[in-house]
Amino acid sequence: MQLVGMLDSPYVRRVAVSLQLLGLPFEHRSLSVFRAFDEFSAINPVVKAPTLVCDDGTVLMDSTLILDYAERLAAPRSLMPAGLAERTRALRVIGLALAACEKAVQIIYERTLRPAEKQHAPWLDRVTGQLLAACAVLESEVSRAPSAATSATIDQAGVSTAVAWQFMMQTSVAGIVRADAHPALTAFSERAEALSEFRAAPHGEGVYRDLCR
Ligand SMILES: N[C@@H](CCC(=O)N[C@@H](CS)C(=O)NCC(=O)O)C(=O)O
Repeated sequence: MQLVGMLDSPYVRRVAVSLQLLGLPFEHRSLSVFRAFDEFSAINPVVKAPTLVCDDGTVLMDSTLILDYAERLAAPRSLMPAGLAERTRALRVIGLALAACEKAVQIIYERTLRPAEKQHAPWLDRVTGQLLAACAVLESEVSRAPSAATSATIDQAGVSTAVAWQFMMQTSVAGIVRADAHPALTAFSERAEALSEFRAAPHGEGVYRDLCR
């Protein structure tokens, strides 16, 4: 199968890391939703990253839906805890990480895609407050119960948290969400980013390479 989209997207990256952890081989096409719009739209006319082209040609989009498919494909291997209490906590943490990504992306798009005179300060203030709230709650969740950070034990909550944090620290959002105010997230991210599955799909413009091949 083919994963389409750039690894500077936290949504693409959480899928790239998760597919490896689930033992599912894939090819990566690092296409930009902006610079390679036409090429991307030939694969998925909606031009959403990530897009997954399944082996039977079905085209999926949205990281959470792609991961749902991947989990089914990899079963009984899974990155989601089976027990209700653990799963509820994982869903809460994933929701916080995805909300942080969404707010960060909204800020980046507002700043980079809209002309300065058309930027709407009340909207930016609202989204910034939501981003900081998501990060504060995520920080308290991670410090209360740090996720495991080995390839054998990290779960989807851990993957999504680490990918979201790295995304924020590697973009202009780092000027809003300060690392020194989030020590638990910073420490967890360092441990997760050292894992081979994260190193094989680093944040940025590069292409995923299977380090084992
Ligand atoms: N909820 C989606 C969000 C995906 C998303 O917004 N991706 C961005 C790239 S980071 C994108 O496709 N942007 C282009 C657009 O929305 O037109 C997911 O989890 O995959």
